[in-house]
Amino acid sequence: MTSPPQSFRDSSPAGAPGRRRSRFTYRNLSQLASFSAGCPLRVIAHIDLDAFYAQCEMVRLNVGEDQPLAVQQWEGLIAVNYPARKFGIGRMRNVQEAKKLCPELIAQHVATWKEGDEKWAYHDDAAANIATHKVSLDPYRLESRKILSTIKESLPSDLQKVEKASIDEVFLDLSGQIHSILLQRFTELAHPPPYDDPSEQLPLPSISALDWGADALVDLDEVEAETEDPDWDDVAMLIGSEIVREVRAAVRQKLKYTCSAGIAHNKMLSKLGSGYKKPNQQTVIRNRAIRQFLGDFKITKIRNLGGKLGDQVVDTFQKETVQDLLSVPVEQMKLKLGDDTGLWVYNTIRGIDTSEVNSRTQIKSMLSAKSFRPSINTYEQGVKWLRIFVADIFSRLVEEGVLENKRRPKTINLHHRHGGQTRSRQSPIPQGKILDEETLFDLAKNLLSQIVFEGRVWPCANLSLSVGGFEDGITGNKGIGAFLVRGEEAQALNTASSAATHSLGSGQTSAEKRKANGEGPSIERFFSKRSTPNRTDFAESSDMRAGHDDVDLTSRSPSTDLYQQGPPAGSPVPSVAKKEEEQQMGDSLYACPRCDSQLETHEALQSHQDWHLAKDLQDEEERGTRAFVHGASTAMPSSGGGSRKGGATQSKKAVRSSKISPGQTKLKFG
Ligand code: DCP
Ligand code: CA
Repeated sequence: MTSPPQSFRDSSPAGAPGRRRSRFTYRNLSQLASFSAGCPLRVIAHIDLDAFYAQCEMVRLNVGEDQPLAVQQWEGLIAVNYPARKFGIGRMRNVQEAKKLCPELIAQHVATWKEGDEKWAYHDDAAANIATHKVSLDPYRLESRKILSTIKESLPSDLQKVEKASIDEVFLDLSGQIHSILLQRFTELAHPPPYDDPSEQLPLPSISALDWGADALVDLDEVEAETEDPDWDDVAMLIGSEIVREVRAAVRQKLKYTCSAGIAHNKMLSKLGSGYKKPNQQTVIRNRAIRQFLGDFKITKIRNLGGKLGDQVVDTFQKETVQDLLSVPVEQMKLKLGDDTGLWVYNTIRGIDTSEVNSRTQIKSMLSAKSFRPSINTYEQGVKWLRIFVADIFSRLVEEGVLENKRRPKTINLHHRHGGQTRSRQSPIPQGKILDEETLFDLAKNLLSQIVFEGRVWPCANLSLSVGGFEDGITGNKGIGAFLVRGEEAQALNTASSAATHSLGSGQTSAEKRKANGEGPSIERFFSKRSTPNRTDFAESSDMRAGHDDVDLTSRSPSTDLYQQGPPAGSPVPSVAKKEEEQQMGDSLYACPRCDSQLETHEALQSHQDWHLAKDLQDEEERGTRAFVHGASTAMPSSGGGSRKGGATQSKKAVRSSKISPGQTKLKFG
């Protein structure tokens, strides 16, 4: 297709005569092809399902489009469809209030796991049985997956970059596809640059105005009035909006869901755009409209400024809107917020955001939890809930490819709350064979037994099971150990390792504990193999938002550069999910059962315990390594020695060096 489509020919008058050449260069054009985050022609879309859970129920129950429907969780509402919103019903209402406002409202309770059941179901009596039911968001996750597949299928497989941002949101980087369409439609762009110089400016587009069809187009202010002919960024944006319209139509046609979208230069702007006009609409924010568009927003509505950092900015500068904050000089921002965060905020409110669309986000952990009202009082009751947590987590693991051994967790944690005290136990998940549900269940029961064994653990107000330390396939040290060491030796290693599982949580003197504690972060970093995140990005944060009693959370971390992702590390990054999780867990300090350290959040406790586990594994590894060194190779550097304080680095080296190349292995054992 080389001739401009209808949208380019049906032009409205363009205004003043244009410049002779584009503002953009041939280099910019090729940056577009490579999805470069710095490309000024880049186009990002954010797609957000309208009233998502409510639409899922409408589709499932085959409810008419105009029928008011809300999704209920216990007595509250967690999603309200647009027909119901017309009656003034929102998430803040409870079911009784909502029904008063709209007697014909369909209030559908979310699916639940019933205590002791092995599968979730839609139970008519769920709302009255908060004590024995746990919410399941599986139905919505399944729909979410279908939507994601449909979106991916409607984009060219070799030119797509899709990031699942939450259960009902995705970001698309449309740059590559737009580049390809541009070259097809505007053959002048396919020519090499004059003098082969990529810094040469492109010719101006061979059109004088664009037809934006049904898109909501953000207006320009007086300064930016439509006085200039469209440049390539406008054309790229228009093509982006055509693509998004098709994607939305595919979702609608195949799955019946409506969604809204924002099309803009970056993630931050596109997200604001998708929420600008709802439902079932898309909004384009052209580069020339950014200032006008952003000015009216409250600071706290901006992506990554919705939490503590946003509050801090508002408090510090006593400014509510982006417009007001524009007057604060960068130096002052840096002074008050720190250099990196200050600069980040300064840029962000000007619409500058170079964060990438991450097509691969890595799972960090999965958590399933329940606050008991009334509390539970026996091990048997606890086990019934563990069965549910395990089934819940396992179904998510299956989605992540655990059965194919694509990704698998390395550790399992159980947190138990009694009075103000949280007890936690953790154990490694045996590697080397495909993980199954029974193994997880046995591990979980084992952890509960360990906690119960301590005594004085009833009544229990909350149980929370999580798995973490995700890795690709079998990459654990033990896996390598088992590979290197054969026969009885391997058997012996296995036994030692499982013994370590059971000994976790005991056997250290307090002096050892204190010292071990001091070494934490570096070992943890090494073992967790996380290249970036100090920060947790809860990809399914919306799962959490209304779950005051039940938690059902998958946390993901983006795989690219931290600075690209949001405020610099150390900024009080908002995470709805994290906040909720903390609320859900209560706000008292979390004590580490192994060394009595007091941690502020459940997440911090988990990290800290990850470190203990890493340390245990490492000790185990060192034992195995020593056996290996002794029996097979004298070339391995010794892992012993060194002060305790420097131990982390020492051990790091030791473990690294234990990763013998396959060639060496063959020489010794082959
Ligand atoms: N959700 C929840 N509790 C909240 C917020 C959201 O359980 N406090 C769930 C239900 C929503 C889903 O997450 O359907 C997506 O959240 P959104 O904020 O995107 O809200 P909706 O999709 O419901 O509505 P909108 O059309 O405004 O996007
Ligand atoms: Ca939504």
